[in-house]
Amino acid sequence: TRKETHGADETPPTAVGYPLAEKPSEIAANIAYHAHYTPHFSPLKFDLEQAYYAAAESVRDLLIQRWDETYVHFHKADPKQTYYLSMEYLQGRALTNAIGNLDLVQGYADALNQLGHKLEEIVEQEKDAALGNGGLGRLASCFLDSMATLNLPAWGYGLRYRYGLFKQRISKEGQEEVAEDWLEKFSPWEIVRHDVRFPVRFFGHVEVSPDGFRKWVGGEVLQALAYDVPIPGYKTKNTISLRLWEAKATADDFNLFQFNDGQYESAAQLHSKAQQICAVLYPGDATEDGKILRLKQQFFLCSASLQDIIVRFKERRNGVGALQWSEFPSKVAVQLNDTHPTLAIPELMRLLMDGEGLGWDEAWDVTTKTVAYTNHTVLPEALEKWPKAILAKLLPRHLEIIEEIDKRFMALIHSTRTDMEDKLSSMRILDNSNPQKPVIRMANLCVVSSHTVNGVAQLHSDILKSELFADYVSVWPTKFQNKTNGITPRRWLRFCSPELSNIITKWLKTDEWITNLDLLCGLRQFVDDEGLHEEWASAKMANKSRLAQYVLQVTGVSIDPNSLFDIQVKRIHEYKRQLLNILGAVYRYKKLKEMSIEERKKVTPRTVMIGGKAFATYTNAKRIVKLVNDVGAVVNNDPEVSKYLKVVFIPNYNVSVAEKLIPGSELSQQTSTAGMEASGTGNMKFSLNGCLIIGTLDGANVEIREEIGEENFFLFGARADEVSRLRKERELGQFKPDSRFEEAKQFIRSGAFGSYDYNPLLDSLEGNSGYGRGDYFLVGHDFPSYMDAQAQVDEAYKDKRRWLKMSIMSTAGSGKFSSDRTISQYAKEIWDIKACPVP
Ligand code: NBG
Repeated sequence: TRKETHGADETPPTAVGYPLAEKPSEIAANIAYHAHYTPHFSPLKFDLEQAYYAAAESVRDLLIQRWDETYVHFHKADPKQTYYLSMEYLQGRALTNAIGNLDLVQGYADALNQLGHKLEEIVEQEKDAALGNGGLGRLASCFLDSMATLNLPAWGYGLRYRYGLFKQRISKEGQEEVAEDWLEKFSPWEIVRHDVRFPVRFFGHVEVSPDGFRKWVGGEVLQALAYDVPIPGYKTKNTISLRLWEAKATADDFNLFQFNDGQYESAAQLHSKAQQICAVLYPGDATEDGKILRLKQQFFLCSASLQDIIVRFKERRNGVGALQWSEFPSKVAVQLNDTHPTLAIPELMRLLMDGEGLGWDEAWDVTTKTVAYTNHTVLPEALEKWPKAILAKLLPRHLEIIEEIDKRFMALIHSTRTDMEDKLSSMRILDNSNPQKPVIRMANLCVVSSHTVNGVAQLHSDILKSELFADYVSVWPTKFQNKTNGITPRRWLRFCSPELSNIITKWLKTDEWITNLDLLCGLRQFVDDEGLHEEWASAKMANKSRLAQYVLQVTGVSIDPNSLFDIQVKRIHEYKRQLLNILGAVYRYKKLKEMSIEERKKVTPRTVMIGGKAFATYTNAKRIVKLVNDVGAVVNNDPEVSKYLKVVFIPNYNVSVAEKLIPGSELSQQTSTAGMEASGTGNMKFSLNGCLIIGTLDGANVEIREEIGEENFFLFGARADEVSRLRKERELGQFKPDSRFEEAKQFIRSGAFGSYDYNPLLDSLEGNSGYGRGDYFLVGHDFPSYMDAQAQVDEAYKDKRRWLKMSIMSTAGSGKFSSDRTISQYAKEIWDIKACPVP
């Protein structure tokens, strides 16, 4: 009995006083209130969509209440606070997470029932907030959840992109990108703060006053307007902020005269420039214009956030004696999420010197004690370099400051480390190697200016110290740290797999593992218990069946929940080597075709699922997407083998799709070339959900394997320290490919999966090694050991007991990979901040 209206034809509901509704009837009244008085649709209708918005708004009331209390408390207590600057946040959906953290899932389920709706259906109405590309953005979102849950005084800053990461459609041609209109109707999770606005300048020039003061003037000035997304902690009042900036022009910037004269475009020029800044996440930067826009976005985030931070610092210092800028680093920590917000460094210097009148040394001391930098990649193409000429045009004052930092760094080396002078040209911030086109190396600027630099998994941090930043280590031996990534156990286990969560809670006799994930190791004592095995298997089966439903719905392919669910989901990239996976599946298919019916019956049935987005202009990545789809079309329609093998491309992989896939997974492929994946965080989500990993010794795989035990991990491939030798050998023509590798490639070339020309893709695996060609990513080298590991997987799966044990051991060993652990370490070892719980 679904209610068709929210009561527009009845007596209007009233708000349930103070929005602290926790009983289902009160919650239902609040939902009805919002449907009526915060209308976004015409009345007389209360279907799924209306119910979602009204439910979300009633949750928002609770969040606003808590947000305000947290803000006031932080303001009074005035603790040191961290500001996490990130160009990306991959928040996903908020409703399930919010009511989960507020411990109101049952209340909302019951309330919606009273209103004739089902919670599971309502939550599906929400669009993902996809303001990020992949792991880096999702990490930032997991970090916010942990900061709130740990009651830490910490905030996130980002940009409010009008369109998030593109929507992926799959057609005969392969991937198509469609703009993701996540704000089409509006987001109930953001609160615009009309009183929080800061001017942000671009272009212009530097003026020097007679007394030598420098000032940046002219150019175009836009407004940054704040939107707050409340981030609730799990079972705590603390609710922190993700403050997203939107770019605006003002009425003064609108030329009414021109408009009346019919010059509509030039009349609103600045307005359209403002719109461009936050239009899309990561626009292509191949063209000069694209570059300037990307840099504008980065600066916009940095400038608005730092102005906001400084205002808050001043406000909180008010009445505590004279303003002491030297106290700033004891009140403020700024964390740079990769190099994208590097401009925060010269911007803080500028605000302190030109705005507050500090001298260079004082400003430098404050800045370097405030800022810390996390590196997330060693891939050369992802290490940002900005042409000096562009900076000179867009940010003339910042270029001056950057050049001064560079000059002083050189002076430091000349005066204290003459032994390193020959290293200076590569350590400098300014890269003059092409005098026609000097560039600024953002990572170098970060290393020189930050008090701490960290990598995101032990192996990655070791590589940073021994390779990328080795020379700096000899100058500043204590600057470099490791902070192995983590994931929030709330979203990635408690809420996405209630079945498995309940079993864990039952066997551990406590649900404390949700905030103290190390407790999962308590499952080890039951690893042989048949009672646990039975429950574990039935939870997995329920999740697999749910996943099979979903796959049928989005792809039309029906998959068997009794087959091994083998999943690889992540951005498509050659270094992540989805090619290994698909070549392996092709080989498996070919062998199945060659088998007799009797032989086939002995094969472990598998469903290979691959999903992920390819960057719009990354040709080989797009070819990989198409290949997976083409292989699937043939395999899934082949009546001889489709009982034993299915290959499914999962379209439009995003956070909410991950929440459906991961709980139903049994095998996860983490196959990057060793040394190239900084950490990976998908690996942690799978492992936490009792999924086994077939993977290389790369990124956090190394630590996962250590924690869960090597007997529970299907290892293959070269080690990081062998990679450069292997590439050299390949160049010298010393590589002898495995016959299985040749056979798989040949099968594709023969046209077995259609007439599309896959030769260019397969050719990238041939010949001499070099970046982007000659099998730089060592697919050929690792293929035989990959296939051997896959054979071990098939064997292990036949022994249900053994597989269940390994699955339980995976979950039991995942405690380390909670982002609560990661964030506690940042708080203690980098930020020096302490919990500040709202009483
Ligand atoms: C990515 C790495 C991943 C890592 C995430 C989060 C970038 C630049 N880096 O391996 O590729 O897990 O960052 O640290 O997106």
